[in-house]
Amino acid sequence: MVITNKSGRTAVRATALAFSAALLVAACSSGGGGGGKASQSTGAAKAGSGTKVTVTETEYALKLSRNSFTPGTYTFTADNAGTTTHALEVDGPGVSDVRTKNISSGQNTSVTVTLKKGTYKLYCPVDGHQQLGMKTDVKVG
Ligand SMILES: [Cu+2]
Repeated sequence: MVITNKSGRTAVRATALAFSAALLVAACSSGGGGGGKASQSTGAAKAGSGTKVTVTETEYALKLSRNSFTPGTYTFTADNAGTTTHALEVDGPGVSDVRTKNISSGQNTSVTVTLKKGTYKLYCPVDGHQQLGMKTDVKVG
């Protein structure tokens, strides 16, 4: 296409604008479905409403107050009995990247999730802690 006059140029520019606007809309709608990037994404249930489980966190291990799980809603309280910063994250069927905030030594915080039949991973999402041993599998069923 050869642009020979002012109106022709304007038309091309308008088309390009419309095209990039359409791209923006497409990008937004495809990326926005999963909810916020915030800690409470998929699988988080109403705070504090579940069966209570204490997860004692030390360097570098997790200890759960219960070993047998049936499907249902659980509130995991991470109790930092160690000396450095820890947190708790839960991942598994229907629960993805649900985590507590970071807590310092002596503090505790909780996260409530609904667990289905399956295997869930509980771990400390602080850099390197999972690899050092702060993880455990929870079998529900
Ligand atoms: Cu940790």
